Amino acid sequence: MKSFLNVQDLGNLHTALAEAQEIKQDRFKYVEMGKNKTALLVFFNNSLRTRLSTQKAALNLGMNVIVLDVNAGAWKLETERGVIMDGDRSEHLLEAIPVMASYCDVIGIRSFAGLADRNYDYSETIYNQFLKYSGKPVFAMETATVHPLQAFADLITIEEYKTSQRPKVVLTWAPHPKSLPQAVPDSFAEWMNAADVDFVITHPEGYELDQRFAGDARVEYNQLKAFEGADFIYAKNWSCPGVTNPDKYGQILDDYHKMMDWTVSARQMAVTNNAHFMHCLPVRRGMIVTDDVIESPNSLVIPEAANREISATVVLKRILENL
Ligand code: AN0
Ligand code: CP
Repeated sequence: MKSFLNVQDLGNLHTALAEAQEIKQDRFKYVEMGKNKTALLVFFNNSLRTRLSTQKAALNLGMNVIVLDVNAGAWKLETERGVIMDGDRSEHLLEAIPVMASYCDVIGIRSFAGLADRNYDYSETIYNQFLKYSGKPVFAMETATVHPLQAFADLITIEEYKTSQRPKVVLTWAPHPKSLPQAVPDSFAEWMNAADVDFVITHPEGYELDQRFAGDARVEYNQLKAFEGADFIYAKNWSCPGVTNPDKYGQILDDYHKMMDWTVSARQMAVTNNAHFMHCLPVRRGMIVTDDVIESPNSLVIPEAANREISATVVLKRILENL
């Protein structure tokens, strides 16, 4: 694997899920595989889980790891070609990428959507520059439009906790005070469409996800109706994807104070099939979900986060196999 962005990059999902369980039984089974190989993890944005779980995954495989926080100690990077660099950005990505690549064998990138220019974000400009100019395998640690390590961990978690062959999984929008990217819901939708689940998306009008991720998934604008009989509730806020309203791309469409009935609470969970609650974290309590729901025995947020180590170990192993 030379690039990890989309569900197809992993090939057969059943094989990948079996590999995840194999690694979960023995995290150090492939500890010889990464000997003298170095993973460089480049963060343009904050992270707790991705930073720790991806480092742990690399250590499971016997790799060395270097973490770079671009905004905490590195030179500010220019990403646009053709500009006169007379501002506060001292270095260009076009030099920085091959330099970084010279010190490592694999590169992970966290670079969120800017949420200003839909075309720039949806063409994965930063990630693709790393792919093009590093000459090394590259994997997404949440890029402008996708968070596949999260979606893979979510799928592993659903497989572990499902009690029926084809569970009903509902992705629900929930309110948030700041504009957030669409990467998590994009990937979640993409992966659920590829998995053997009954998948429904619910959100207020105007938050329709891009077709290339939502595919033919059912969209139900009535949240309570969507929740009926659900086995898994996956909550997440996202800003306007600009599908039906391109001028609103990256914005919050209505003041969150008016949207608080979308906060996942016992009221909505009551109509589900005793559903498990999921969220990728970090989560704002009282906005996305109430304390009682996230603290209930049905909440999977901690095992879900723990599975990030497993998804990252599988992905790094696949990359190492093809170095
Ligand atoms: C980010 C997001 O919504 O994409 C990261 C989630 C894993 N969340 C925040 O910035 C709060
Ligand atoms: N879920 C997730 O990716 O968390 P971090 O932003 O803390 O890495």
